[in-house]
Amino acid sequence: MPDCLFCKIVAGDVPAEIVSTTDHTVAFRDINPQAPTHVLVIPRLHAPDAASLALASPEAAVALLVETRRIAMAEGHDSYRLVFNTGEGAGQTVFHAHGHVLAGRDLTWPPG
Ligand code: IU
Repeated sequence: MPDCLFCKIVAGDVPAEIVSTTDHTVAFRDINPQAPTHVLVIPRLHAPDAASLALASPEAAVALLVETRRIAMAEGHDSYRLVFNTGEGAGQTVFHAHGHVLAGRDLTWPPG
């Protein structure tokens, strides 16, 4: 998608602090971190949100989920929060599917 910021990060056209890459995913540090570890894991395939990704490519969606856990563990966290804001009303601002991996502080519930 030409106007999609995260597609540009996948393509390497916009810089990001890359944490990992796989056949299906790219992960990078959020520019506005909400926890000591705040990594965004995105699919290479453009889809507007996580459920749309699962419908378009179950394989990519599973790969994304597995990579979120691998990253949390690699950063030293047994516990982490995985967030998929879906829709403007839920705070989604970038409409390319992404999982927020948040860890490294006490994560309270319910979320704000
Ligand atoms: P959201 O769930 O769509 O609100 O998450 C988008 C995230 O993308 C948000 O946490 C931003 O800080 C983050 N982000 C980024 O890491 N780099 C960018 O260039 C932009 C947003 I724009």
